[in-house]
Amino acid sequence: MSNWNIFLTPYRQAVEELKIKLKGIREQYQQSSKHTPIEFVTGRVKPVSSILDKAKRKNIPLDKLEEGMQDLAGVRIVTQFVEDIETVVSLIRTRKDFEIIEERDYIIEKKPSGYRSYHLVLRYPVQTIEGEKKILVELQVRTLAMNFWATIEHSLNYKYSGEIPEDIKMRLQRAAEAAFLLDEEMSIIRDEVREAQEIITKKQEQGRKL
Ligand code: 0O2
Ligand code: 0O2
Repeated sequence: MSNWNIFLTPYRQAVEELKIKLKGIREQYQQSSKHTPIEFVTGRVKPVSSILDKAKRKNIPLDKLEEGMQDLAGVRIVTQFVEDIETVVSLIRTRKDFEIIEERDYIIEKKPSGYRSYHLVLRYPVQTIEGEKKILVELQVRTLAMNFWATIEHSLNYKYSGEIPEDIKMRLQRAAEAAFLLDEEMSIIRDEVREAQEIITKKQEQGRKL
C-alpha cells in the first residue's frame, strides 16, 4: 500500500458522518423525553498496524482490503439495556442513507471467548471529489455491560498478544456470563420500576377525578 493516509480518508469521513447521524438519533430521543436506546456512540478507523496484523492473520491481500476487511471503519453504539439493542437495530434497518449487507447476532450466539454484541456491516456512500465511493463500515451494538467486558478482554488480549492463558480465558468466560446476568437483572428491575410508576400514575389520576 503506497499511501495509507489517502486510502483511509473516505473511511475517516464515513466514521465522522455516522457518529453525527447516530448521535442525532440520541438527541431526538432526549428532546422527546422518551428513554433513549442510545447511551453513547464511538467510532474509529482501524490503525494501520492493526490492519496489517489482521490482514496477515486472515490471509487478506492488501489490494483486497476494501471488500476483505469489513471493519476498517468501525462505529459502536452502546445501550443501557439489552432490549434497546433491538430498538436500535430496527431503527438502523429503516434508514435509507446506507445499505445493510450483513448482520451477525453474537448475543443469541455468543463467541467462544464469551463476547456478546450485535454486528451489522453497512455499505455506506461517501461523497468524494472523485464522485461517490461506497465503503464498508462495521457497526457494533452492545450494552454497557457487554462493552465493559469487551473493553477489558480486548486490552488483556493485547497484553498477552492474543495468547491468554487457559485459566484466565475460563474466568473471562465466567465474567461474560456475569455481565449478561447483570443485563438481565437490570431489565427486570426496570420493568418492575415501570410497573410501579404506572400504578402510582393511575392512582394519582383516579385521585384527581374524585
Ligand atoms: P459527549 O456527549 O459530550 O460525552 P471525537 O472526539 O468525537 O472525535 P469520539 O469517537 O466521539 O471522538 O470519542 P471517544 O473517546 O471514542 O468517545 C466517544 C463518546 O463516548 C464521548 O462522548 C465519550 O464521552 C463517550 N463515552 C465513552 N465511554 C463512555 C462511557 O463509559 N459512558 C458514557 N456515558 N459515555 C462514554 P462525546 O462524543 O465527546 O460526547
Ligand atoms: P479491533 O479494532 O481491535 O476491535 P475476527 O475473525 O473475530 O477477527 P471478523 O470475522 O472480521 O473478526 O468479524 P467479527 O468477529 O464479527 O468482528 C470483529 C470485531 O468484533 C473485532 O474487531 C472486535 O472489535 C469485536 N470482537 C469480536 N470478537 C471479540 C472478542 O472475543 N473479544 C472482544 N473484546 N472483541 C471482539 P478486531 O478485528 O479485533 O479489531
